[in-house]
Amino acid sequence: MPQENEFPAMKNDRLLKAAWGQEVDVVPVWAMRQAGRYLPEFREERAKCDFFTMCQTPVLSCKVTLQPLDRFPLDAAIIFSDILVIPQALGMVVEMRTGEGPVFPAPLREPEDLAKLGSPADVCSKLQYVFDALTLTRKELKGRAPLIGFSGAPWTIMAYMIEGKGSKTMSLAKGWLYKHPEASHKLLKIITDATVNYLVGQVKAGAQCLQVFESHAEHLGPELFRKFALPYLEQICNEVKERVAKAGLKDIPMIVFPKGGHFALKELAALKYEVIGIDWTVDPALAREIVGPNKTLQGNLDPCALYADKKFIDNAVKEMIEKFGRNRYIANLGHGMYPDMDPEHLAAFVNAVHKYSKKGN
Ligand code: 1CP
Repeated sequence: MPQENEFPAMKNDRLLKAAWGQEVDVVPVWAMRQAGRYLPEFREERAKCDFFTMCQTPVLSCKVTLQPLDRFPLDAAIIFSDILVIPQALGMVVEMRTGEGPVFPAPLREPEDLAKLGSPADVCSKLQYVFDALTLTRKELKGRAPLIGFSGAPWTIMAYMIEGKGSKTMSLAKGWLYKHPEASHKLLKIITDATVNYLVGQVKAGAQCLQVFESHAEHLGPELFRKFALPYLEQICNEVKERVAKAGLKDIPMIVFPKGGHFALKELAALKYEVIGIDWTVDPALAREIVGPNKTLQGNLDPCALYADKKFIDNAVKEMIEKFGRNRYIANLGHGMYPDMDPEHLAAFVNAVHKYSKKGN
């Protein structure tokens, strides 16, 4: 485990400050999927190499993690990996197919299939490559910005393990929740335990902030979310914080991003996550009213606004900052970037956040 003093001193920690609710000079900004196919330099690396090989090769993961930071004055790096490395570490095969995205050739079909999964206790030994990528990237960042580690939330991971790929309805995975509630809880518990081990490992390796992606919250609605998502999100936050403290490490801020989960904001605000990410369908003032003054909000420009011209983006950012305010706020898109976006338009977004959030502006 690297020691804190082996890492370069931080030159920019405004994302961490905003997450903790401290004052910042300007609002910190980053973008989900900021390392990805919209960057020609990423496509060049990706053309040479399979997606998961890239994730599994620390020098490559580090290289593409840093690409967006070399172009734009971003206030965070997010390690290049994928949420689906957890099902892989539990023994499932996941392939990244061009034009199709991730595919599981043998998804979970029946509760009996749970017996095929490996133990959550063993995931860290299988994911050492992520830890190595984090340690290397933290060093190579040279304090330019904090390094975010991440995982999927248990329901979102369960959905992929059962559907075997992305789905518009999640009907197979939701079918489990109604047909096999006990087996569903058993699976969610396995994923939760694996995820806690994984996230603690990421902090030990040098991650300075963690984001938990509940990308498929929208499929659940309030009732199912309360039963099958919230308890596991709570367990992840509590246990990660406890175990990080026990390991003698500094507390790290944690972000929960419930995509499409506007209905759950109040309950999520009762958990220990310091930051709640919101998508573009949520009105910032309403989100603030619901979560109260003691959480940092992250978001939420519609990613498709990056298709507009730079003047429009500039103005949209100005309005976004007016709505969120400068305190307890991390600027981001409401979801990830798309491969056909113009990098210069992300530059317009990032620069506008800094421009319009300067103190006294
Ligand atoms: O800068 C970054 O954010 C890069 C790191 C990163 C992250 C945080 C990648 C690389 N994936 C993720 C998280 C991730 N992966 C999520 C949560 C965020 C979200 O909601 O978008 C999800 C749902 C996935 C699963 C996944 N991986 C999908 C979606 C599948 C679907 O249809 O539901 C896809 C298309 C991927 C592939 C992927 N992951 C990352 C990249 C750059 C890509 C593109 C693959 C390629 O280059 O071929």
